[in-house]
Amino acid sequence: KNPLKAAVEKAADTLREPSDGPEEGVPGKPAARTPSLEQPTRPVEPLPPKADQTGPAEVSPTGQELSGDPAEAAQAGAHLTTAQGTRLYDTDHSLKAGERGPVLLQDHHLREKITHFDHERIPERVVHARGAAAHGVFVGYGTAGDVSRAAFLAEGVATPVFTRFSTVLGSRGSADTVRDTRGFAVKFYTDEGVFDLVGNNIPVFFIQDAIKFPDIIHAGKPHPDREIPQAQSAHDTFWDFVSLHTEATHHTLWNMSDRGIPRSYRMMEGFGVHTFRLVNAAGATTLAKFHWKPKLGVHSLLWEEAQVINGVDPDFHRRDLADAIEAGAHPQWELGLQTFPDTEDQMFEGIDLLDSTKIVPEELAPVQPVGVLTLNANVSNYFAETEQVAFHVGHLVPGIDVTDDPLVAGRLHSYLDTQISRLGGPNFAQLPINRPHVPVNDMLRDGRHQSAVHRGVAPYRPNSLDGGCPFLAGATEGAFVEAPVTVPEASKVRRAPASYDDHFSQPRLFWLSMTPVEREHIISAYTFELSKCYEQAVKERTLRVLANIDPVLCQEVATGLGLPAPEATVELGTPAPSPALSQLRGTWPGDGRVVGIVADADSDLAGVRTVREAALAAGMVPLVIAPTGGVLDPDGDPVTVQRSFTAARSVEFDAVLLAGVPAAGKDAYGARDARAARAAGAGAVPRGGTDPRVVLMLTEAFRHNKVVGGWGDVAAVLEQADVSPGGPGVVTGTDAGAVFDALAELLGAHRVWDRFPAGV
Ligand code: HDD
Repeated sequence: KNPLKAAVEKAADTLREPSDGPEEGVPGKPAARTPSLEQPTRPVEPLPPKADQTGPAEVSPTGQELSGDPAEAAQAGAHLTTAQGTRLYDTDHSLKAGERGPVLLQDHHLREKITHFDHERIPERVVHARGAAAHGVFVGYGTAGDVSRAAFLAEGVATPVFTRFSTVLGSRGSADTVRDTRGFAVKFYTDEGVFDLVGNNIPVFFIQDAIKFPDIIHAGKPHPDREIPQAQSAHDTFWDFVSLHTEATHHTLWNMSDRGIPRSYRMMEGFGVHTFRLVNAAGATTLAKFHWKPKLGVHSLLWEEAQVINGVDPDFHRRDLADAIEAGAHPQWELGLQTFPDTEDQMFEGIDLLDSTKIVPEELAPVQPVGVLTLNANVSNYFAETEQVAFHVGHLVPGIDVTDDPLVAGRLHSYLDTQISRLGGPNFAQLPINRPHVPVNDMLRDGRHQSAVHRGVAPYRPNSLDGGCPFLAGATEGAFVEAPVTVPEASKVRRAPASYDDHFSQPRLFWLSMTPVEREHIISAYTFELSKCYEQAVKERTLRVLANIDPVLCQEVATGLGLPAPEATVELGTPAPSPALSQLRGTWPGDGRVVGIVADADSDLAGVRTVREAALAAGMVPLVIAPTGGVLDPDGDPVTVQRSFTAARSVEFDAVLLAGVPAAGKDAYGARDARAARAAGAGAVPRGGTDPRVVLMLTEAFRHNKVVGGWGDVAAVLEQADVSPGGPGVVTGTDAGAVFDALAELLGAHRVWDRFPAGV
């Protein structure tokens, strides 16, 4: 007798439960199967559908109770254990043959610990690798009902969201305040499934067709030989590409404007970029562009500030977002829609709505608010949430559909594809941060990192074995039904429509809409970036592009480069400026603004307390800067020092105030501080003079057109820093509270624009 067959039959006898009908499944326990080399005489399948086959398992297949909280599985119990749950008595020493002997291979704890560590990193995002994120809530106003049936837009509906901001070009560890586009991706966990709005802080894109995405990214990323520069567009390959590929002109101009260096993620607009197709309850369609409008206004850094911050605090934006949320200054954005009739030609006022290098000026199609986003909670674990969140343009809900924009078509492929390699398989939707907040009943099975224990035997349709389940829904039961739009009869071609050839009229519109100071920043940015290029041909070609935007822009940049300015090769139009494109000429709340208060033990500490309280009441962040850390007035009413002179730099603050006359005319910063100041590169310290680090802070803050000043006898110190006490944005007086009030009012405009020679 065949011994293998005998063994199998013996095993079958033990496993098979006597039953006349098909086996009943024990919930949470796989039904016993008959191992067999031959077809069984009595089929054990089909199994009847289980009553709870769509619900989450309450017990594991081995009978352990499941709470459903994955964090609990990873961190339960008071004792340190191995990954298998066995308690450990030591995790600091390898198992050795004697104290000085060799480490033993049998040390399974050592091997598990190091092996897990070796695999801790996953590939970073191919673009947008550097990011910061937060949880929040979106509340619909109900104003979008006419155009979209999306349930989360209905009045008062509160939807949990997760928002990730990012830079595009840099690696995961790169600095925050580089000149770059910023990602603005929002995941809505709606009652109808997940909706991802994967946008940027710039409303146009470099390319019109997704097939060129690898080209623009290869050009923008560091040079392949030396892998420099990091997180910068200021290099030859980037400018080589964008000067040859002129459809990138519009996006590049936005990058060179102040939009490329935001003050904070909280102070950026966001744009869905593409035109989307909205569908209402009656099935009528409307074309629309999504806009996020920050309640704090749109504000930027100055280029010098941005560069200094890269060294002083490379995590500036990440820290700013987390600190603001922790302090209760929850950033908010209104979601708005620009809507357009869904006409056959997909044009609006001569603008091609399928061309993602074009905007529709808000003056032509106003942004109508449809809801508000509030970010109110920081992430608990960066890797689990910010790193593992997977956005996808194809995560759509009923009422929001895509158009035939060729840029979005490629994105619909790319996002899903990239998550598979980044997150190691197709089951990334099961990761806690990506899980929909509604029941999921798909027929997707198995694959790497599968953590669901699916029930039933028929993950296919049609089926009879699982009772025909799951059922299909109709549009009235919340199904996503594509809008049945007509596709024009056409031949297959690799071509773009003629309207896509206009690469310069909208860059010109943007340039003409800028205030003088914003134009000056654009000129400096182009001059800086092109000065970093080596190839003369690249610079000359870029100047020819600039000539097609504006002769002044071209001439000024050419002068900076020491090159002749070429003539335009296209006719320069005179479009009506769009004031909505400028960031200036408004006032906004000061929430989360950082006010530095320079003080020492002899300062007016009562005034310091007054300013701190007033700043906190105004939602600002007051930070006391003193010669050393610790507290001032420890025996009285102690004032905690948040920054020492050694660690503080002006770029951290939106405004700087002097509390009385710290360090002026006295030897408060004696030999030790003088040494520290010199070591920090601050130069010679005149004996009895103001600490040069304070002088540097004031000079720099003033140069960056920030509000500076103080109360008491501060004129002499300000003058040492070349700050004219009566000048614009310099607040002085005898009363600390009044000085703060003047500061708060000026901060509403973000900077002291009068101090810029070009003005607004
Ligand atoms: Fe993209 C990430 C925004 C065009 C391919 N993109 C990514 C992120 C944002 C954007 C914000 C980061 C999401 C996150 O925080 O995880 N991308 C845009 C916008 C575009 C755009 C606004 C144009 C309108 N992207 C675009 C094209 C392609 C991609 C044309 C490819 C054909 N994008 C990707 C990607 C990424 C990505 C490779 C990298 C990591 C990821 O998806 O999850 O698939």
